[in-house]
Amino acid sequence: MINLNGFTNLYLTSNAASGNGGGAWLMYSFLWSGGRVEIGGNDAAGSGGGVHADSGSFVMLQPSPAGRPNIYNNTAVDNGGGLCVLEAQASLKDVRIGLDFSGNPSANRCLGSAAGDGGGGLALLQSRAWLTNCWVAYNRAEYYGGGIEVSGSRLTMKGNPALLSPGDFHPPNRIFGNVVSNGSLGIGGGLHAVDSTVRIEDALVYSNLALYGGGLHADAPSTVLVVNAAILLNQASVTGGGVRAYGSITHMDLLHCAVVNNSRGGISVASSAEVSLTNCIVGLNQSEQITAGHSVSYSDVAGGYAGAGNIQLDPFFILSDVYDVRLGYGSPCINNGAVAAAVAADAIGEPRPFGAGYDMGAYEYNGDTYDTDGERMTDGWEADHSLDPWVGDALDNDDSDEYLNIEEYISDTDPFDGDSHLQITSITNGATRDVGFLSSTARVYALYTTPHMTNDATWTIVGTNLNLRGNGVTYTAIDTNAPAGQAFYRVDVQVP
Ligand SMILES: [Ca+2]
Ligand SMILES: [Ca+2]
Ligand SMILES: [Ca+2]
Ligand SMILES: [Ca+2]
Repeated sequence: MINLNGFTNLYLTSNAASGNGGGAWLMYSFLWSGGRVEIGGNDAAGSGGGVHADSGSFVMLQPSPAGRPNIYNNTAVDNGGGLCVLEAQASLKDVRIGLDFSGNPSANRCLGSAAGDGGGGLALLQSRAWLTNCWVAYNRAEYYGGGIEVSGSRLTMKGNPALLSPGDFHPPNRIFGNVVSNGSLGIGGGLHAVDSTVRIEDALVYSNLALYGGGLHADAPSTVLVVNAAILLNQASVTGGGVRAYGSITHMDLLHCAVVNNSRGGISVASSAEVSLTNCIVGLNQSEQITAGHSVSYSDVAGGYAGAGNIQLDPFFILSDVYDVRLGYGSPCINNGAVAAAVAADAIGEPRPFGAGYDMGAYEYNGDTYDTDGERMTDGWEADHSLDPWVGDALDNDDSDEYLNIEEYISDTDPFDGDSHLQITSITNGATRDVGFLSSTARVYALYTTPHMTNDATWTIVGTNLNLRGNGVTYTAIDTNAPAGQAFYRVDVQVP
């Protein structure tokens, strides 16, 4: 059933086709919706369990106030369990493939064939596709591309940090939990590319599973560029846990990636494929980090690897969760990458380079905003004030004044000087009342007053004395309308 609901919402649910396109089969057509999109529970005996976009068609899916598009629980016998794009184009923004509308796992599946193709969530066959902030998760194929199959196609995946939830530091494109299940031929758990040009940026690729190439697998002839990606905890039963490149005329470049904790190899290269790494971090992968003999530079590789600028040191990941490969305070990967002029931002859109140079890995460290120990005092402030950015000391009071370290941070006072804390230093009584306090140029202040100093006193802002930027010396806030009798004053401080 297609219900375009005034061309607003698009529901394609619980249909079946004896050929292609369980929910819809498009030929020379345009599929778009400005509203809620659900493509779920459809089955095709051919390709495109949810939708089969064929022959010059164009599929454009994007979020709306009603939520993100979801493609889930569709099955195909041939290619593209969720969506198959054949000699056509697709632009997908903020689409969830393999998750239902509530965000619960709901796999798309396809069988595909041992001879080639597959794509549990998405198949691109002789096609062109652009993916922005998409999640491809929990999908299954039998032979190739548990999440995505790219065959004879061009795929560009790029992040748009403006669409990230506030505080979410994980890269916006995510390929996770996808599986190719065949026990004797299962290739490319997250993504399989053959005869294709693929560019994956700003991506988190984790917990995918295959025999060969748990996370990403490139087959000849292919050109694959991966930028600002974290490839973590993927598994290959045979080889290429994180990434595998196979066959001559296959070239894979990894730039600013972290390939960590994958099993049966971090980056495995076979049969004359070529791989190059720049500004990457590779470590903790089981059995091998990177197959020997490839071009690796300005990278941190566990156990070491020949090449200019390479190091072998603990990268000091923050690890606030197992997918958190942001660099912590003092990481040797900070500022030790090569100049990568083409990479202007990191996996979540923070500008590169920050500070004295480009950082290795998917993230660019910024001491003015990073808080390695997660206790709300920035690394830069802690380091400037003789505190340890790795040690939780926010609730200490090192100078035994009345203010905890976190309060000294908020007021930008010295946590090791008992005389330094936020305080009113003078009040002059004349035609106006002038309230003086020591201020920081990095903080904003407000002046409040009350006529009676009681526990339930009502404090009101004094005139326009809100958001006063400190001046680094004594700031004088002026009450131009002071009452004739007594008044009490209070100064508030905030991190702007
Ligand atoms: Ca830097
Ligand atoms: Ca901190
Ligand atoms: Ca103190
Ligand atoms: Ca102090």
